[in-house]
Amino acid sequence: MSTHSVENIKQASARLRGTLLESLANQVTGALAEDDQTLIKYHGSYQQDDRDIRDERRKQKLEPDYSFMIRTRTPGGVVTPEQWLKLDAIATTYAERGLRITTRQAFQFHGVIKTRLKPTMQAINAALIDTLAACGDVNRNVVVAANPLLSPLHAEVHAQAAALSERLLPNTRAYYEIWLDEEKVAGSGEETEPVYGETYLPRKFKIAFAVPPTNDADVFANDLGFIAIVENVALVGYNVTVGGGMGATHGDPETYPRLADMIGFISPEQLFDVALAVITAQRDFGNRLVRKRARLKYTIDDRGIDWFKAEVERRAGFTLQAARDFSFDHNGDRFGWSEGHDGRWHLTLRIPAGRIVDNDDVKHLTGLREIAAVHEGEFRLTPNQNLVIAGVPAGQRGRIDALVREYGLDAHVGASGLRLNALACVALPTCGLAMAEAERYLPELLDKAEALLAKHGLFDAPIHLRISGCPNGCSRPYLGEIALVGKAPGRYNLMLGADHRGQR
Ligand code: SRM
Ligand code: SF4
Repeated sequence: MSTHSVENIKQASARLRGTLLESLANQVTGALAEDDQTLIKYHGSYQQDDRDIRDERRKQKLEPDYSFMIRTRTPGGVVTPEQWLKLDAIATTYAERGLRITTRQAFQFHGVIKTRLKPTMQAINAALIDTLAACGDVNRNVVVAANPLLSPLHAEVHAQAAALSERLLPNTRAYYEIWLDEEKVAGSGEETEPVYGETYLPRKFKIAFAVPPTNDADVFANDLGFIAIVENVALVGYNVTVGGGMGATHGDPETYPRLADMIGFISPEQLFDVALAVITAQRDFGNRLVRKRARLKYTIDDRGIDWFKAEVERRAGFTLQAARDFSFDHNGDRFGWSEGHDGRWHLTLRIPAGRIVDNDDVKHLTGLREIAAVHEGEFRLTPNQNLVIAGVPAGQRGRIDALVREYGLDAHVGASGLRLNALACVALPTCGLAMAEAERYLPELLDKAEALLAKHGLFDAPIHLRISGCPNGCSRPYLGEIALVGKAPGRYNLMLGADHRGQR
């Protein structure tokens, strides 16, 4: 879709309402009207079709097998056991292929057909989780260092990130009217939108919070990043990074992955002002003519980082201090048990490609349901598609361990370093942009690679492999030591040389 039409659709949408209600009521097709396909993204959902049977359906003169992907807004990826049980019930009742943990600490449901969209949205909201702004030209799910409660600091950073996510929600009741049957009131469709304006941002916008020495948040891949600076065990502020992004188009040198630049240091109290300054600068100066060049990284490269920093300072009303020292040691997850600062324990489990399903081979959905039924702490999703069973009292560890073993959730035990650190985006069959397999190919690739690693004495080497089905880079491949970027079925660009800290 051209940039022009996306900008028009946003503007004419009456604050993201469009004709979504009519589209949902239309029983003739499993799809939405074209403009509504753009607008539903802001509500956290994408229209997709099953690409495995696309050709077959065309031959049979049937419309594609349409369904919807729904993505949650879960800043930092934290849910309670009660919420877990509800999400599990939604996945088994309304969706296909279980629960999917994303690279931005959200859950995705795939295969929700149009007539089930509204009940699914209602059930998600009944679990006190929403999907508003999980997609679209707005701020997306805010990523936060997952390592939970290892220090009181992590909780502090998480609270700030969650508050920022809330602050940056679009100001519209459309979501509540369309999905939750809220009554329309005077002014419906004309709400003021002070942060985004009536055409929202030129493109998606992503924020991450990292807590050194771990860069699991892959902060440099984000439009805006905050690196927590700790002195004498206290959070003194954040180094600010701007202009990261992974997306590119094969053969188009005008598009490229880019690491964020560090522009200075701020106090925790300055966080919202800086975030709003960066976002409104991108809103006003981002490229609205060429959508492929609309991310903040291109605004910065087109105008210069010094110009951008000055613009941010002008809008924020203060000068950024010089960036403070910090160091990252890795951007992966550390598996198994670790002890928190309060004596409770955290178990990080390896979830291959983030997919939690029950099938003939594994019963991970059932296993985690059993764990949720007895767990007293919380669940935390990691930006590496893994899962932390967090806040376990010492006396409960044995019980959790037994369930982990019973349901084969101990994939981290005895696995190669490559397997533990591999990421794969969803790709086929649901992703409309996939050029090659990723998630479905990963197991076969790892089996082959593991045999070779063992032969060459590299079985335990913590090598980061990331595979994406196209150059958009949803598994952040360009920050993996080995990247496979899909070009066509069975064909990938192989890229080497990133570090394991997300800084090259
Ligand atoms: Fe992504 C588009 C899946 C993280 C860059 N991404 C898509 C869509 C929605 C395809 C589409 O537009 O039709 C994919 C849906 C597949 C499906 O069937 O579920 C999709 N992206 C994902 C997820 C689920 C990958 C995963 O396996 O976990 C991640 C969901 C994150 C979330 O919870 O919000 C996901 N996507 C990312 C990341 C990684 C990150 O943010 O840390 C990136 C690279 C960082 C960046 O944004 O630069 C990423 N996704 C893209 C792009 C390229 C954007 C660009 O600037 O060019 C697209 C295509 C687009 O926006 O036009 C895209
Ligand atoms: Fe789809 Fe490409 Fe993202 Fe993979 S990298 S999920 S193929 S858009």
